[in-house]
Amino acid sequence: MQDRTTNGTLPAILLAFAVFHPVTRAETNAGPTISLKLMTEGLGAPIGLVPIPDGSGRLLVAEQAGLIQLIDRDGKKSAQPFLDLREKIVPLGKGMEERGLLGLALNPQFKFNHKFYGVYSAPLRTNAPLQWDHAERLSEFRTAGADFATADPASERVLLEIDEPDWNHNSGRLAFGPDGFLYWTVGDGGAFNDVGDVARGRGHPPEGNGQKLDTLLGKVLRLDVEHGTPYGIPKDNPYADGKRGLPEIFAYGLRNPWGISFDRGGKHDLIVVDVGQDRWEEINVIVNGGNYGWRLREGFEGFDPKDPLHAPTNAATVGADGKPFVDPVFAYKTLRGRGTDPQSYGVTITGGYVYRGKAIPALLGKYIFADWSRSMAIPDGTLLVATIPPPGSGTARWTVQPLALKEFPNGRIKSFIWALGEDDEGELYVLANGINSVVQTRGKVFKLVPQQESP
Ligand SMILES: [Ca+2]
Repeated sequence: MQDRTTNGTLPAILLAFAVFHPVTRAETNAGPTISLKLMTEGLGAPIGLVPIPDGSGRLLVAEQAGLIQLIDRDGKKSAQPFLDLREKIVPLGKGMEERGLLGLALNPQFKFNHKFYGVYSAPLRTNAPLQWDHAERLSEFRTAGADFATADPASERVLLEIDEPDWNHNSGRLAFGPDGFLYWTVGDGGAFNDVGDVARGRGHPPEGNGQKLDTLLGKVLRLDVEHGTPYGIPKDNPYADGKRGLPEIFAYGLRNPWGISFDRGGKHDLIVVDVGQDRWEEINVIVNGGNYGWRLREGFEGFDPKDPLHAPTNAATVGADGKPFVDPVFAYKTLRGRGTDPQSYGVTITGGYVYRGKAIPALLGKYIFADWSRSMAIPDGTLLVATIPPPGSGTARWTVQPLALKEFPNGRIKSFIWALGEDDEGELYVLANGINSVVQTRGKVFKLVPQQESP
């Protein structure tokens, strides 16, 4: 559902990518042994799924239009939503829409303190520039009781708001790290090329928001929600003293990160995918203080906002502080309406999780993610699996292929893939939508399960 902002296309661009590692559509992992099990349907566009950590197997499913639903371990939706934020969210369009409820995360001590966090698109603040669009709001909430069946809407505590110049590129994804801090991805403010309409002061400085350290746009933020008012700054945030950049910043140079997760095993990598402009979709492993390039770079190449379809030959290799950019671990070509380009999986990347569950041993340690769709209008998302090279193997780049499913051997599940989710056992869920709209109820939750043996 993320970037619908295109710059138009040119067939000639295809020639520029001859060096890209070829991917054939039929190339899938051998022997589909994985099925999609339908858990729930009739949902709004589902942007997030988190487990209630009390052994009940219940899951919270956040819908972009603002409802948070509670489903039981069999997928049955409770009669009353867990929380309804619709009245707090700006009016949403019937078609393409990047605003709404965008992130949901439970406090690591949720079972004891009943606290959780949401990011949503709130009305423009009175002190924001008049022509800007809305405010991205991070709030803390509490449940209404210890049964965790509903939340208390009156418990809202606003932690931070960010003025947004445009309707798109909000990101707004949330995850707690193993360090107990809350990580929040924020998009570059929107329009396209991180430029906006500068003549009208549309909220993009000359160097772009991604590279600018006095704005929270285009960043990964890290907050300590347990200390401070309304929050604290972790001591080792790269600009914690506020002298060279805003103290909330953890990493920067992101465009529209639609997916954040920590590997619950291995080195607990922080994995953030970044939706590209016109050429590349990225998977990034985020490190403290890292500069991920946007809008000086996209994928493994330079980026020129005046000519976004062609990599400049004199691209910068270091940021304004002289430090090299951090490359993605994987990038694939953005389809952007170019028909059936075999080197692309689709138009926009959807982040996922490193599989650490028990049910599907073949996926252990692999990163399961997706492309949203091969078309803005037709539901044609592809599930993908990345193999992560072992530490010390001398390569940082991941290899990717479609996730072969019993029902869909090429990984294309005939839905828009809005997001993925992970439960307490490390099993994974696919949050799908049947239409490119957040105001209808064609959302579904599928679970990835081992293929049943034939009788
Ligand atoms: Ca990048």
